[in-house]
Amino acid sequence: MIQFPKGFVWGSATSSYQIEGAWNKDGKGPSIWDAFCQIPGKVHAGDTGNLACDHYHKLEEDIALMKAMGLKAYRFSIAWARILPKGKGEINLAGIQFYQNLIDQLLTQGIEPWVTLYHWDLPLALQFEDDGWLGEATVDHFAHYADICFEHFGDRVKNWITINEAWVVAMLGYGQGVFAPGRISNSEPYLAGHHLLKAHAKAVHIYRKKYQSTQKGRIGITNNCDWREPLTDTPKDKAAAERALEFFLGWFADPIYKGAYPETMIERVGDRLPSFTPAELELVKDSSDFFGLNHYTTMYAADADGKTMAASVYGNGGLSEDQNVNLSVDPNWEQTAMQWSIVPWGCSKLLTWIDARYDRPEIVITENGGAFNDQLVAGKVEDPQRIKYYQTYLEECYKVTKKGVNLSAYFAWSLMDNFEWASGYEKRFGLHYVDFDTLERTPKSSAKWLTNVIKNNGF
Ligand code: PNW
Repeated sequence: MIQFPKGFVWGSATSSYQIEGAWNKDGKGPSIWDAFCQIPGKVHAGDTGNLACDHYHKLEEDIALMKAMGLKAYRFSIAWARILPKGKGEINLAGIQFYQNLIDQLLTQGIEPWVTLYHWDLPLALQFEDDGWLGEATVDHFAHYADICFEHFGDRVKNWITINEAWVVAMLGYGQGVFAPGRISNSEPYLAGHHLLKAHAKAVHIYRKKYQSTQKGRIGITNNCDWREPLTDTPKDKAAAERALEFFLGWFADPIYKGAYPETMIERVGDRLPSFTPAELELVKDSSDFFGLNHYTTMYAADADGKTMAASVYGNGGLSEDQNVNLSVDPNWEQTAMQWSIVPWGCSKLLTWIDARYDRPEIVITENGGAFNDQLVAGKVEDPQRIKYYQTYLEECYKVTKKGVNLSAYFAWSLMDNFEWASGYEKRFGLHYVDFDTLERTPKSSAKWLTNVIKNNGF
C-alpha cells in the first residue's frame, strides 16, 4: 500500500499560452510565443497557440473537469500580456477580470489556485524594446508586473511561483534557439539566466515586504531538472554526472539556497557567467519558500574528455562544451512520445540529491508526466502507458518520503492536451483528451486512475 502523508497536495498543471487561446481578445497584447509561432519552421506543422484549448472561453467546463477528479489544487500561469499588453504601462482590466473569475470559481469549488507568474510568454514589446531577458530593464518590468498580480489576486492566492523553468528559458530560448525568442548563443543563456534569477528575487522581495504579512501566502520558484546517472563507476564519470546536475539545477538553485553559482560553473564559464553584487545576492539568497521541481526524465552522463557531442535539442543540461559532459540513454529504457526515457528511479535519486544538497527543503513537484500517442476510440481514450508512468514515478516519490524527504505536493502535467511548444499539438500530455477540431474534452483512463489515487491519498 502506498499512502501519502496526510495533507499531501494533489494537483494538475497547465500554462497560459498552452491552453488559453484568445491570443488577441479583450485587449491582450502579443507575446514572444505569438510571434515565434509565425516564423516558418519553428513549430511542428505550423501550429500556434491562437486558439489552443480555448480555455479562455471554457472556464466553467475546465473547472468541472478538475472538480470531477477531486483535485485539491490547480497550477496555472498568468499571461503577462493580458495584464499589461505592452509588458509595462497601462493595465488591461479585462485581463485582471479573467483571472479574478478563474480564481473565484476555483475557490468556490474548493480547489486551491497555485499561480505561476511567468511561463515563457513574455510580452513582445519587452523583447523589442528591452531585449527580453538579455535586458536589465526586463527585471524591473517583471517585478512591477508581479506587484500588480499580488495586489489584485493575493487576497485569494496563497501559493505563488515566480518563474517556470529558468533553465528552459535560458537554454532553449537563448542557447539552442528552439523556443522563443529563438536565439543561438553560448553566452546569452548565462546572461538571461542571471536576469531571470534577479527578476525572481525582486518579485519575492516585493511580496515579502508589501504583502506576505497580510496576505499570508508563500512564494517560490520552479526549476526543472532531469536526473544524471554516471555512465560508469569511474571517478571521472561520477564527477561528470555531478557537474551536469550543477549546470542544470545548481545554476538556479545554488544562488537561492547557497548564495553563489556552483564553483564548477564559475570556473568553466569564466566571464560569460555574470556575477551578483552583494546587494543583489542579499535578495537572491533564501528567496524561495519551497523548492518547486519539474521532473520528466533521466540520462547517463560521462566525462567527455574534451570531445563533447553536438548539442542535442532536448536533454542537454547546459552548454555541453562548458560542462565537458556527454549524455546518453540506455536503449532498453522505454520512452514517451517526446523520446524522453521513462526512468522512475531517476526521480527518487534526484529528490534525494536535492534533499541533501539544499538542506532538506520542502519540495513541491510542480510538473511530472508523459506524452503518449493517445487516440479517441469509440468515445474513449485508453492510456495504460501514462497510468504506468504516473504509478511508477509516484512509487518512487513515496519511497523517498518514507526516508524523510519533505515532499508535500504533486502536480500532474497536464490537465489536458495542449500546445506543446515547438511540438505543437502533436504531443499529448493531458489527463483529458482534447479534440483540436471540436475542442471537446474527454477524460482519459489515466484521469480516472488519478481520481482514485487522490480519493485514497495513495494506491
Ligand atoms: C516543461 N527539456 O517544458 C514545461 O514547463 C511545460 O510547459 C511543458 O509542456 C512540459 O514541460 C512538457 O514539455 C520542458 O528539454 C521543455 O529538458 C523542455 C525540457 C524540459 C521541460
